[in-house]
Amino acid sequence: MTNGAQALMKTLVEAGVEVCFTNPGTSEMHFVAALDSEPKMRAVLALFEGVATGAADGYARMADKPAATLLHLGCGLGNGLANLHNARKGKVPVVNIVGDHATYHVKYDAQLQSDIETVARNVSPNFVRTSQSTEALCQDAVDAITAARGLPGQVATLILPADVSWGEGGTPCTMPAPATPSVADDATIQTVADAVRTGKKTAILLGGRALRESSLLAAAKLSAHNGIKLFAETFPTRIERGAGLPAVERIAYLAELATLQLSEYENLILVDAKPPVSFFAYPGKKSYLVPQTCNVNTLATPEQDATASLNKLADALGAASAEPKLQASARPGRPRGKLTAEKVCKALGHLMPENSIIVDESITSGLMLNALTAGAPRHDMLTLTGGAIGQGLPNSVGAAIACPDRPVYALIGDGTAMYTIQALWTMARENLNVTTIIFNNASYSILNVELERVGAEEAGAKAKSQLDISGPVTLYAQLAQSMGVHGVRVQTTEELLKAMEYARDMPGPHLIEAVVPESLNGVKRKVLPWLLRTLPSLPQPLSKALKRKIAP
Ligand SMILES: Cc1ncc(C[n+]2csc(CCOP(=O)(O)OP(=O)(O)O)c2C)c(N)n1
Ligand SMILES: [Mg+2]
Repeated sequence: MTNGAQALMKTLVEAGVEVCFTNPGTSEMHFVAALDSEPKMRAVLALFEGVATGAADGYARMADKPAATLLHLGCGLGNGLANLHNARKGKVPVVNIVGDHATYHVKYDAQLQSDIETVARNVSPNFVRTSQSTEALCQDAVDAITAARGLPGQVATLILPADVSWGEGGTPCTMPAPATPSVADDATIQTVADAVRTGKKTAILLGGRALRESSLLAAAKLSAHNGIKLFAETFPTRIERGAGLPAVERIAYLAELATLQLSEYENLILVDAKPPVSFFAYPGKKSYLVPQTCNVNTLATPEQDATASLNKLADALGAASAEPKLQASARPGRPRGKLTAEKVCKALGHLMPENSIIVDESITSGLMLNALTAGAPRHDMLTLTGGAIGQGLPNSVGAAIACPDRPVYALIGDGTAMYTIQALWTMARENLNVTTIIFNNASYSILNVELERVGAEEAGAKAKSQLDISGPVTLYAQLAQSMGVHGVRVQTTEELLKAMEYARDMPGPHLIEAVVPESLNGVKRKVLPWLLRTLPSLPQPLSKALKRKIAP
């Protein structure tokens, strides 16, 4: 006889869900035991649920199919919530399997009893289901995977009571064929094409899956033929970039800079993207960043086929055979002199091999990252889609499992590193090709910037100490060593380059702790809020030049 868990395992694997990031407990034991019944399922243990969920997110971004997580009741799911939030915002498919007490045990309100569905709904609003019987379980799983792989991708949560898992009589189910996304209809093409033909200044904002090569090439034809500017959303789920691909300018994180970027456009065309809004609200400042006079049209929603819609627009505008402009190959030179965060980014641009995956959670230390890697060999970049920090290390675990032949670079702020530092242990255990670079600036630097930007002027010592992580001193290289990852602490540019070259040439996980000053420190931090306030009153060439200096 096949029990529920064994049938579930078969159903998952046959649906292409071949990796499960786990942090199990007693209620999941039959699922754990069933792992050995299914050789095609890879199980990867994480020591904290936020690592498991962030790894599932990173995996799906690179594999283009969901992984499963295995989480322990409401509390385990709750621990994994922040990275599921990031997956939801990035439209990334994830299938959560959350163990629960046996159905008859619920009424006793035992210690771990909680309302799992309510926890789940925040991150998987469209699919939360508690499986009611062993017979129904595999169809429930198929429905969960279908929801996760839906148009667009999303987080789906299947709650698995222990008796449903251990019950006999499970029957594996097969998946229906995936739905085919629609293409922008003729009326939409007509409207958007007419808007472009007015000759008004037009930009296309690409997000979600539209930042992959095929969509970028289609958009670049429109750019070449119709003089349309290409923007990428602020925090791409996955952007393909580097030499040989069309370059797109990302909308800035700082609302004042984003406003400047958008200020001259009269037409904005959305492709799998929302109109840009400010990351936070600030007293007296705008939330919605598109100029009032700008006409906004959606060419393709996240449910639709972005590439086909862009190509259809290109046909309508006679741009189909235009030559897209491609980024030339241009690595920065070997950095020298005092070690700074900018030089770490420069070293990466100088050294990174073709086909690297950059996971960027460098916060203020990565201000120059885009510019310094723009002409590097072709690579993918994954970013902090939902703003919930602690995403980068787990995402790197998942990306490395999805793409074992590609080097992964995790660029991580020292503050963010401590949220999900246990990911290093999984990197060591699975011997993943991840080079983690921790920017040790001994600060929650961004929060010090934000403190001044929100105008909380009367901040005193107690307030400032909440943003200060300088003591006790955290030694990240030693943390790495303690979890089985080769770790070095570097204080000079030469040491950094040596460590990066070593990591590049030696397979397996590495951690380089780069001791750097804050990118926005002292005078720069003081001047920034004033500068941002002044930008709108400056002549555009000057304000644009300043934008390139602050956040190229
Ligand atoms: C889950 C979550 N908790 C807290 C925050 C608030 N937060 C944003 S950035 C940050 C600190 C980042 O520090 P670090 O990684 O050292 O980067 P730096 O600012 O120094 O460049 C914090 C606590 C958040 N965004 N998400
Ligand atoms: Mg920091």
